[in-house]
Amino acid sequence: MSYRKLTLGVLLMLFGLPSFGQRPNVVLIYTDDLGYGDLSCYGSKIIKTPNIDKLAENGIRFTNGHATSPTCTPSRFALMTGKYPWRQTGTGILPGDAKMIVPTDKTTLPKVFKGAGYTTAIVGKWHLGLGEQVSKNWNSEIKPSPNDVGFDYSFIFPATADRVPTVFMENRFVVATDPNDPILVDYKQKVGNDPTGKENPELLKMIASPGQGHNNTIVNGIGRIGWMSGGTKARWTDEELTFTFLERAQNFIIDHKKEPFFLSYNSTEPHVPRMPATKFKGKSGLGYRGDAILQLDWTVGEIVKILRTNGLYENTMIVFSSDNGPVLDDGYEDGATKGYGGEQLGAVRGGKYSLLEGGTRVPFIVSWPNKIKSGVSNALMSQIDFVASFAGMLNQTIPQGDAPDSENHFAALIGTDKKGKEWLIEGNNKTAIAIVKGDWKYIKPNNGVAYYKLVGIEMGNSQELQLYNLKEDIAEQINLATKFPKKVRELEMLLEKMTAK
Ligand code: NG6
Ligand code: CA
Repeated sequence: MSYRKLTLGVLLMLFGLPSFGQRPNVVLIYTDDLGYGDLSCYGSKIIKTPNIDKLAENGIRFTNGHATSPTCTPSRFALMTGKYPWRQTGTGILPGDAKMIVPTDKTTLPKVFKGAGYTTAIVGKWHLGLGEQVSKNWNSEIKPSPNDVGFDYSFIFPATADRVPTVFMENRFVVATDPNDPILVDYKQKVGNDPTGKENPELLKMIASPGQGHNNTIVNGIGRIGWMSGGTKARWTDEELTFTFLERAQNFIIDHKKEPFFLSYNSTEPHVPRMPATKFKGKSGLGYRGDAILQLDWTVGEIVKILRTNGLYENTMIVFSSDNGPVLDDGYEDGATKGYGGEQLGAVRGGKYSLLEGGTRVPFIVSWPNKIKSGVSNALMSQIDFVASFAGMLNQTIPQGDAPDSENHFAALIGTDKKGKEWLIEGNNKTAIAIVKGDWKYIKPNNGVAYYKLVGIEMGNSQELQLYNLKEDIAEQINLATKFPKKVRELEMLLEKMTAK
């Protein structure tokens, strides 16, 4: 062994760094609105998701894994920053023209990987804002973008599939802009002369559910939230979204197969508007939502395939999860309720937007053939811990004050620790908030609606104290608050203390 190699070896031993050959690539597959019961490996009897099931079979399937919040932006904010969203204002569901809400000067998940020498990329949904202000020129460089918060490469769409602008962005630029057809975006009033769902419903291929919005600018026969004009060549075709993202992800993997990489693949499935590729339309027999889940499962299979054919699969850690729980009718008449009788939730109640477990308890799978012994884990897990857990794996130090809520649970992620977190907080803001500790869950009294009629979801809000034993009553049906006042007090105080700082 040469002197240099020896020195490196001694250094690695001294500092406990994993040897370079062992450092895994990490692929985070982050889905949009996929529910706890939506996959066959989580017990669904109405749909088959063999590719995702295989990840679970070869890895760890977590039964108590959580997004921080029951909607997208706050969950993604927490995952990126390791900070609970209710600590920062403006972290609710963002319009498509919002400014960037991830600070550029703080630790983020991709920066943790970059600090350890990884190449980083994000492909897919963003929804964390872009640029320094709402008003921005979509036809030139936009900063900050994902490239300014830790990603070497980004290929995204700005917000959600149902919000304008319906365009792709590669690094800091919209793809396929045309100076003769500039893109304008507005969320307050109509811009340009494009037809809208409200004025020209006869042009729609999928109509919006009554009272749900989604009736502004029509793109690809679908009414969106917000107005846009121009960018005719830049607008996406929904049926091609996933193929486009997948190809970028595959190219990134191939281009970086010789170095460790971190790839965040943020799928658009099964968020509305569900408009899967023709080859998946009608395949599930469950409407377009089911078809979109089959498309997602196929995509996962393709990602695994490209890793395998490049000899990377064994040493790649694939983390699969969702940003919030499920919803069937989220604004379009797409037949999503057909064939569903609550299966999207499995044993939990509520769903997207809800404080009940269905809001944040989501599929959560980790596979890493070289390292992980397969199994099922009941450890209490949250995506808020990704920053500190991967910093732990890579021996990166997080500067004081950054990622304040993120804990290192790497051992639980790879299955050697069976317990995970001691407690976690669920919810978007301090008024609608809940805490889980061990088997117990306390929901703080609040004035929110108990039932969100438009989407048909029980919200978990009540002016009464709510206490549930999740081990015995995962569906949160028996309120034990009056029976166990001491437990209520304990959790109430913990919640107060943790939300105070
Ligand atoms: C809601 C939209 C919903 C969806 C959601 C964001 C209406 C009535 N509903 O405001 O369709 O877009 O925002 O979803 O406009 S999320 O997964 O990105 O949080
Ligand atoms: Ca979502």
